[in-house]
Amino acid sequence: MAKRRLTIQQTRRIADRQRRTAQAADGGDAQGREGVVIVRYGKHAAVLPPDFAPEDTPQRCHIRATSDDVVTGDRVIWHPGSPSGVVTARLERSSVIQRPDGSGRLRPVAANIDRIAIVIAPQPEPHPNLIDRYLVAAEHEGIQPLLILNKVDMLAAGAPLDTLLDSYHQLGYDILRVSALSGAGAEDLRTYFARHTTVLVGQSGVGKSSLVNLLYPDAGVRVGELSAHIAKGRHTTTAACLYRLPDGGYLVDSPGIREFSLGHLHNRAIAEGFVEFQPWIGGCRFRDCDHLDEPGCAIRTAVDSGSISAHRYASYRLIIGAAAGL
Ligand SMILES: Nc1nc2c(ncn2[C@@H]2O[C@H](COP(=O)(O)OP(=O)(O)OP(=O)(O)O)[C@@H](O)[C@H]2O)c(=O)[nH]1
Ligand SMILES: [Mg+2]
Ligand SMILES: [Zn+2]
Repeated sequence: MAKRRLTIQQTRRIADRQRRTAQAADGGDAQGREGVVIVRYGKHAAVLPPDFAPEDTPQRCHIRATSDDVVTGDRVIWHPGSPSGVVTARLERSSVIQRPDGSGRLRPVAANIDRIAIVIAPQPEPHPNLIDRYLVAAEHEGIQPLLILNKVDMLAAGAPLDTLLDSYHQLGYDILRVSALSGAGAEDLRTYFARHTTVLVGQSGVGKSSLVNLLYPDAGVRVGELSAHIAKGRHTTTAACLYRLPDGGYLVDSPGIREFSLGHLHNRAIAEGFVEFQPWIGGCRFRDCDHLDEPGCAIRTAVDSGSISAHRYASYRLIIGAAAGL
């Protein structure tokens, strides 16, 4: 089962309990106060009070070795100081977005996120399998995903991307069509983001940072050029960074990636991350069915009858390391 989504009250209750525990561990030091991590770099973090204003300047803090695992979005106990403050404890997370590093080790990227916005664009060309990987990760964490098609100013009507997006819409995912360049769809984004903490994920060059700038022009986030030869982004954003939007809500801009391994998840969790598989899981002849070539597989029967799309099934096979072919 995918993780249960916590209600806001439950999340708050957990945070309150954690805060008391962390403050006790901190020696009950009256100077310690709660903060939120805006960005992490090396052994330092930029921290602000939880109710910070969009234009507030964060305090640079050294991260004490005992609370080394803090990431963007984490609630922490910190002590202001000059020139550097210090982060002494991390509070419990309601969620964490993780991603494998170069050596395949899973590393947290952002915490306390309640929406994952998967950004795609006509250029660089979207990879449906990468979208599916993000969706599986989001479903597994119990975080609501949505798809944002950016750069609609580059599209002719009835473009092939519509078919792709419609297929995700039919699975129940929300789709927003926007342009950071022309401002089309900005109002929809504002409404969608207003009451949540949303992380923007997706390939380098799709315009994640440009969307932050659209909604919060004073943020002045650096955006990159697409390289003309390969129409790929250049990994302009190098660290996840939290922004408070003037119209409400929080956005985390994250570095673009080309690949997203789900090696840490069991095949069962991956199958459950494909939402349309869920009604059929449990109907297979073998309880440990991987839905590949086992006889009596309910998922394959659903693919054959057209209830599950062959594309998504092929994508599932790729993710669990089997050949995509049927
Ligand atoms: N035509 C068009 N170009 C856009 C739009 N949004 C962003 N771009 C361009 O796309 C390029 C990449 O934008 P970024 O915002 O840096 O992309 P990113 O997703 O943050 O990339 P990384 O930080 O590398 O992950 C820039 O040249 C932007 O000007 C849009 O809506 N329309
Ligand atoms: Mg960026
Ligand atoms: Zn099966």
